[in-house]
Order: sequence, then structure tokens, then C-alpha cells
Amino acid sequence: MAIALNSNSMTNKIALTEDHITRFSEDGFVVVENWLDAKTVELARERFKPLFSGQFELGIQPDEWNWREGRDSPELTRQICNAWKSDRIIRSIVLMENLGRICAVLKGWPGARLNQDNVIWKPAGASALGFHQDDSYQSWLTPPEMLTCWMTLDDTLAEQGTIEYVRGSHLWSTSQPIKQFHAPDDPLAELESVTGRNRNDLDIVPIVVNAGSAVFHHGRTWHGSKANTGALPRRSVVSHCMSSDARFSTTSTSSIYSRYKKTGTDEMDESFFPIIYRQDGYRSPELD
Ligand SMILES: O=C(O)CCC(=O)C(=O)O
Repeated sequence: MAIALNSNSMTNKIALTEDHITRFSEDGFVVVENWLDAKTVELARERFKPLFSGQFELGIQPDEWNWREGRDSPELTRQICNAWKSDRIIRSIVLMENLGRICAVLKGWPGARLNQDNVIWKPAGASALGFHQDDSYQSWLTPPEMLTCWMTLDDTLAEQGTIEYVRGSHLWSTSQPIKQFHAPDDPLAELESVTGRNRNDLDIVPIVVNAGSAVFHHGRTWHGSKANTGALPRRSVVSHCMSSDARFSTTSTSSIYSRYKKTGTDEMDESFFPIIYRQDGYRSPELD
């Protein structure tokens, strides 16, 4: 049976306002409400159980599968990277053309490619994710930078381990990757030691929004999430984009993603890093 992989089936026509653009350039993140409709939110929530128990609809295992039913502690936050290769609903959300368009506009890129997606499931009681900058992990790319669309499938509350941003931290330089991303005792400790800043001097903003909202964040904006001390789960789907012109670095590698580098060229193959949107109207053909 042929499986339709159309990523345009879920889309929206939301355009950024001047206020969105100002918020992004001053704060390093901007909230866009009503990004996903209620039906899409519902369909995406239904994919979490099969994905984390290894039922991959498209027959392909994601690149990273960091929590497995029956193997890992229920207290850990569950994460999968590149579920778009495994699942049609996730694919249609993270490869939405308008998402790529907004990333390109905010970052001044000629277009946007998918770098990787994340599916994040933080049940009640689950642990924190350490505060970090996404660009710290991009030395395998030229240019070594990302812009991210984080989408929530649940109404969020501060005590529910929602994502939190350090306002204005996109204006700081890119630091080394943190040592403990999953389940640190204190999710802000490494931010303090790496940057030499004290948390009491920072404007840390927990994102409290309705299900279906998105936040676009700069690759240098420090962010993370605390333990879920609420009663309900917090589930998110994340699309990490890079420039449509991005290439592999010739001096640095990623232990997972440089597997997709072809010999003798630094070009990125659209089969693994699809072009979601380009100003000239191009989009990787297999997406439509
Ligand atoms: O959802 C979270 O807790 C963290 C997500 C994250 O690190 C990201 O979107 O870059």
C-alpha cells in the first residue's frame, strides 16, 4: 500500500505581526497562539503511546529514541528525535511550510530545512531537562545555528514542567554543550557555571499557554524545563530548523547526524534534511 506523506495537509496561514518580530528580536523567543488546531493536537497526542512503545507507522526507527516503555524509569522525561521518519502525523506538523517560512523570516535565511524534530513527553512527576542553548550542539553545521518552533499539545502551567526561556539570552555568545541534559538535579546549575551568571539576576519566563500554541526561539536563547510537579502530562512536538543553505562542517562532526554526510561533498541530502520552505518557492518534492 502506498502511504501518502503529504506534509501540506496540516497547515495554517498565520503571518507574523510587527509585534511578533519585535518580541523575537528583543526577547529571543515569541509566542504564537492557535498555531495547531484542536483536531491536529488530538491526533498528535494519540501518536505518543505507539511511538514510545516502538510502533513506528512508516517502518523506520527514529534517529534517537531516548525512553522506552518497560526499559526506562517512568520518572524520566521521554524524548524521541526525528519521529518524522517514523510517523505521518508528526511529519505533517514539523514539516509544515508556514513553519519553515516563519523560521526563515525571523532569522533572515533564504529558506529553512529541518535539522531534527523532537517529541517530548513529560508525565506528572517526570524530571527536568537542563537549561541549554540549541546552537551549542550545531558545530557539525555551517552556519552552526538553528531556529526552533516548540509546539505544545497540552495547556501548560508553570508547575507542570513547561519550557522556560531566559529573556534576552540570545544576545549572549554560544557556550559549550551542557554535560547533563536529561534529569539534572538542578536544571539551572550548568547555565550558572558556564555563563558565570546568577539565576536571581535573570528574567526566566515559564511559557503558560493553551494547547496548540507555538513558541519560536533563537538558537542562542537559553531554555530548559523543570520537573513536572503538577497532576497532568506535558507533551510537545518541536521542529528545529536550519538555513536551507546549511552544509556539513568540514572540521567537526555529529556522532549521529554526520552519518548522513556523503563522501566528497559537504552538501546536505534533502532525503534526510528536507527543505521545508524557500523564498523562491522551492520545497523538497517528496514532501508534497
Ligand atoms: O520541551 C522541553 O522541555 C525542552 C525542549 C527543547 O529543549 C527545545 O525545544 O529546544
